[in-house]
Amino acid sequence: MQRKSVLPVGVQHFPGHLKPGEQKKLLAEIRNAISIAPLFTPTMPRTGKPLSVRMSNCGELGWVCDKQGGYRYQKHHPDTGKPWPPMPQMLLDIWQEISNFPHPPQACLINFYNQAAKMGLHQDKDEQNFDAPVLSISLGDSCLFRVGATTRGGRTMSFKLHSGDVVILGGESRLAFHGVDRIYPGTSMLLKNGGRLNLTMRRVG
Ligand code: MD3
Ligand code: FE
Repeated sequence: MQRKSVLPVGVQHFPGHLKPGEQKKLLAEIRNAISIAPLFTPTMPRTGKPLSVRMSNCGELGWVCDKQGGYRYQKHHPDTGKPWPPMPQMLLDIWQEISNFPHPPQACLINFYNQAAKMGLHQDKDEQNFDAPVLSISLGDSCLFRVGATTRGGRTMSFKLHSGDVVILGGESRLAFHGVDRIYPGTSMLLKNGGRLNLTMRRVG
């Protein structure tokens, strides 16, 4: 598998890595996880402004943020107080197949974007160790994803992510600024009411 030469070093895009049947199976696993750990609306530290993306997690740790506590990983759902549901075996298999990292992921953040949702440019640096890559899986409507340099204000480039695409963010790009500029409504039939799910698997500690 080769890296598209136009992407920053350390970013590997695998278009259509999951076939439609695999996407449906994974979606069923994620629906089950969300039935145990419902999507919540995270709020910005200090300001309390809600993010447009709704979130949940599976795996031993989950990423959360809120006005009071800021950005963090924790073992329990912020609303129910219950542990996150286990990581589906299918996700562990995908990580093992393509992450090239010798330990399993500890957290899988589930982001749900409705057609108006977006995510501003940011770095993922709430993990204690950046040796492991981040592995992202897209399901549902396509989006315009943006990735830049490891410093704010550097050059950025955009590419589209479609249902079934897998992206690995590692090496020099692990701390790159990135975000989701927009969702393209009606570009996938996978989610019956539209929108986009993104799953990001990570090592935290
Ligand atoms: C590039 N999610 O949850 S995943 C996030 O599509 C997040 O929901 C986006 O950014 C989404 O933090 C993008 C792809 C991704 C994840 C981590 C990265 C790209 C990255 C880390 C460094 C550079
Ligand atoms: Fe991110």
